[in-house]
Amino acid sequence: MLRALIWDVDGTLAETERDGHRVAFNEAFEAQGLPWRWDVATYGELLRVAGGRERLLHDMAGRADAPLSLAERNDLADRLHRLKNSSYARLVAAGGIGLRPGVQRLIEACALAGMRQAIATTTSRGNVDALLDATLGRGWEDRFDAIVCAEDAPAKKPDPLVYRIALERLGVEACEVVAIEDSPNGLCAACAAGIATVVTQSEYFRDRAFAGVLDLPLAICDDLDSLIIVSDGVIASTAQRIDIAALDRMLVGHAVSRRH
Ligand code: XBP
Ligand code: MG
Repeated sequence: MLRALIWDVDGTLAETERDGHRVAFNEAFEAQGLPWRWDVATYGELLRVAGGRERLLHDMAGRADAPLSLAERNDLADRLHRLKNSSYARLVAAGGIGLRPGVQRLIEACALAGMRQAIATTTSRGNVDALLDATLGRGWEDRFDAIVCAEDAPAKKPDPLVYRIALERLGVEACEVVAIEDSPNGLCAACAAGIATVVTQSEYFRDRAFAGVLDLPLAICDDLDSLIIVSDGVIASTAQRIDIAALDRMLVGHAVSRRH
């Protein structure tokens, strides 16, 4: 039986990457007097690396004009990441990025039903605060029983650490939970923690083939309001949006099919 929902942030709650983090990284490069810019396609490639600071270091490793020593690179990555996060917070506070379809509906429905909810993200806490202050409004934390961010889980997705911490803080078992994710790294992390997952495909990961793991339910849809949901490789529903009942059926149906 479903007891809790765990939300990813970037790409899942909102399309934050292309017009949010990417633009903010470019503003940080400019502020540091660097000629580096990440265009839309390049940033899509870089998203394979989870974590903004890690992404900067990965990019520097392939640049001839990056600092040579590891210490200097780390310093520069820290500076750029801080600047990027300030720009990002300004951007979302100005109302630049809204929640994806169905996100607010499902968060409010879970809160109303007394369902436990958590956030499990690779991004920094300040970025979550900025996004949810601007979209759900002040007091949004009241809807969540655990908020697990980069600061809490230094090993980034696909490592399952962030999900394991969320389960522990929620006080539930993995088999009682559904995660909502958008990226292959996020799906891997949830699966490695033993959690059933709904993938709501985001703009950067729309063309990826999402593969779950044996014995864990996986549903894939365009967004939470989508009427076509593919579950375990077959079209499971063409008439219903993702709601608490659908998530519960996902867990219960799977438990029943395992018994046969
Ligand atoms: C997405 C990420 C993050 C963001 C940038 O996290 O990988 O790195 O792109 O945020 P998730 P930071 O999908 O788990 O929410 O710069 O704070 O890392
Ligand atoms: Mg994501």
